Amino acid sequence: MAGQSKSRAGDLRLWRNARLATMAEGSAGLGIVEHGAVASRDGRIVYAGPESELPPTLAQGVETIDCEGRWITPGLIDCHTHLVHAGNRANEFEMRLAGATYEEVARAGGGIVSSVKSLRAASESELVTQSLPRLDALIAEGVTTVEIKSGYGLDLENEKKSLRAARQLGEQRPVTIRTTFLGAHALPPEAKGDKDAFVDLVANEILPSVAAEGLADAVDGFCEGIAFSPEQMARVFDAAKAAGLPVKLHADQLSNLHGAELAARYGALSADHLEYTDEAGAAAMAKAGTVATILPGAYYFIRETKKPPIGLFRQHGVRMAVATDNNPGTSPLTSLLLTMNMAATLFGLTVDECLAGVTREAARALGLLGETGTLEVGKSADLAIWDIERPAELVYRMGFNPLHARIWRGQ
Ligand code: DI6
Ligand code: FE
Repeated sequence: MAGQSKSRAGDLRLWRNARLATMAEGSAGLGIVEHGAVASRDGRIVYAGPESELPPTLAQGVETIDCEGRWITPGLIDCHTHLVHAGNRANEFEMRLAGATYEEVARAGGGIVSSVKSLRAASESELVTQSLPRLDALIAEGVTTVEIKSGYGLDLENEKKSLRAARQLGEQRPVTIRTTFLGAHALPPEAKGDKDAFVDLVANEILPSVAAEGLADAVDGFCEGIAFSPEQMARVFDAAKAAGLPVKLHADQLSNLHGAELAARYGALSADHLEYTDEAGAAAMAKAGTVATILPGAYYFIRETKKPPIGLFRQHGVRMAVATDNNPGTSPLTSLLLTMNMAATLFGLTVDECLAGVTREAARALGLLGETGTLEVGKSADLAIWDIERPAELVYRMGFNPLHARIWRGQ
């Protein structure tokens, strides 16, 4: 918490002459306040609302920033990434462009296993060095919180190395990092095809050890024909519960194994991807309060044609988050702004849904809604200040970054 320890008692800041999209729950649309102001003390929001109603005590003798009519949103949140990885798979991309199938790529030593090889060969500090430019790309677009998964180590030492590298990224940059243990991501070569034995290793040995060292804030898994079955994932989730960690799931990405229902049954924070989720899955998620995390980058990059059932999510009142899924195989994407454009263009999300998806709902998907994701009193002063005329511009542009300033914990 480097940023917070730096602030002194009574460290008061005021951003005035701004237009706010507070994203507050219950307010209509984006929670817009024209002629707004935000004040922070010791890194926490102490006021967000009309400048005319600012308490006089918050207006006197404080460091004041004139926003000159710019828009302020909550700092953006990327709630699903595999940002800590080594090397890249541009060679596989070229092979696929030349017509190779995924199986041919895998037989030539590609796929997740090639990223596992690269990660195991990299030291912790090499991992940090390689991952920092990706994190910096997100930060440059106003991102103040990033979730980072393990899942390319797939043994005790290398999973811990990934999670420690992720924690280190949060010490090297002014950003909140949440780590997720994704041991059940793929089968490593040394498991020799025995998925059940590997799941036992993940659930009974790796997970408890990772949890005991406080390296993970949540537990995730890949529930898919090419990965792990719902029964196998349930064993990992039982171990997560025993360790006191919340769960989330890569669910129904390539087929419908009813991963959404499994996630809901375990009260998961989120179920992610969801291209093949059906109405029963959407209904179960709504009932459990499980957020649907939409990942248009992976859909685009693997040229998937089945879209997630956005209409069903709306109908059942499932909350939707939007994230990059940054990873070397299916989504080498480091722009949350472009991700919003994809969510709107490819899946038909509205501007309001996109912006909520990278702020309030992304915070909910990380169990951080009490801490960040909206401009409300008591939360961390995580702000993004934009050179735009209307919020829709954040979703509309492709490859243009209108960020004016980014504030993390009041700094
Ligand atoms: N789903 C995905 O799309 C990525 N992981 C997952 O569970 C793929 C990761 C990779 O190919 O490296
Ligand atoms: Fe993913």
